[in-house]
Amino acid sequence: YAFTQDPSGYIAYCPCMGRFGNQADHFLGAIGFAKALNRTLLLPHWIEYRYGQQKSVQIPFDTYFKVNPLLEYHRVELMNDFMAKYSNDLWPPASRTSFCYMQRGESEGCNAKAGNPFESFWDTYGIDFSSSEFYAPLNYDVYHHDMVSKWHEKYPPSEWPVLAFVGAPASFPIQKENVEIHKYLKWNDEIDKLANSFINNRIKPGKFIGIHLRNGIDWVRACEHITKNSLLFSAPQCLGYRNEYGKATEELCYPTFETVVKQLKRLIRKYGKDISTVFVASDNNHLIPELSHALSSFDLKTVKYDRDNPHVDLAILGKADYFIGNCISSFSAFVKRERDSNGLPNEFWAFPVNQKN
Ligand code: GFB
Repeated sequence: YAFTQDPSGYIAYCPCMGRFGNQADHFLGAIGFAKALNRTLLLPHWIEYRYGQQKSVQIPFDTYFKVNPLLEYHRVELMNDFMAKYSNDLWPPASRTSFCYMQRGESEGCNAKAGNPFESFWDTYGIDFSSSEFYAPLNYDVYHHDMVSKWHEKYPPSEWPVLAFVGAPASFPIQKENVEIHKYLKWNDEIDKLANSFINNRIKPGKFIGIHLRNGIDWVRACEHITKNSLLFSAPQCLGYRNEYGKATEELCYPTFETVVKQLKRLIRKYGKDISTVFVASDNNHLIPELSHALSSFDLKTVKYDRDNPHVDLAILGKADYFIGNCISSFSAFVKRERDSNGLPNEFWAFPVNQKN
């Protein structure tokens, strides 16, 4: 993907909010935004948090995903490549403006590098900002209100070659219009190979159900907010963006073990002897002994990936014959979008919700 400088300009941003699932939602929004503005999207590093480390770790975008399929949708370039090739003449240090909606933090301006992961992210590219720009009242919803021409008018690429956003120019959860862009996001060969070799060695022959159990302590706490905010996190993926398909329940967020087993048994009975394996992905407790015991009347095994590797877990879930995910979790939402783009079936725990509850 060799590029000459883009006269239509660039968009850079920090995926500074949340972990992988949140960042993926934001990424799809950001590329949708860049396409609408006809600017090249600079692919940021993914931001990860390691236990016991004060500062975030930045992982190159292409460590997990292929760049080329994205080009079928819109012009993109790795942030690092852009910085090495063009930054000095196109975006010299004295002209590096950070964009935010309104003042952020204690002192005047965007304070783009204040706090973690903000500082580590921009330091990855040796970027310091010389000024701030508040873009309010413009916003990222480029599908309504003539927003694209408003951005062009206020920030023409001739004067503003790079719009560098302090956070993602996108909403969370992902805007409906951007969901389909997921089909251009493809695991790179390495992740694909790890997922495939696990499937070939530990699952095949036979079909398998992939399930996502989001049950860490952070999740328990998040689910406590469920009654106050019925469209929590990725809930629109099953409830609809306007709650067309029901209101969130505690079970939708944190299904009981009984619900998990009941739903699994229903699916296994439906597809019967074809299913050889249940693959469990989890951030905390895979419940392998408990599930093996509960499903012992069926002739199948219950397995997990031997390491804590969220991306390989996601890739395996994406390839499962059937999937049951967590409607509230953006980690599950990643899987659902990928599977939808491949025409594979999905279910969510405790959905459809029992309206009597
Ligand atoms: O991906 P994520 O934004 O999804 O954050 P949610 C959850 C993180 O937990 C993932 C790990 O990025 C993984 O690091 N994780 C979750 C898993 N499920 C699995 C799994 O099945 N396998 C492995 N290996 N790791 C939101 C956060 O999480 O939860 C919000 O993004 C907030 O910032 C909220 O903290 C409570 O949408 O599930």
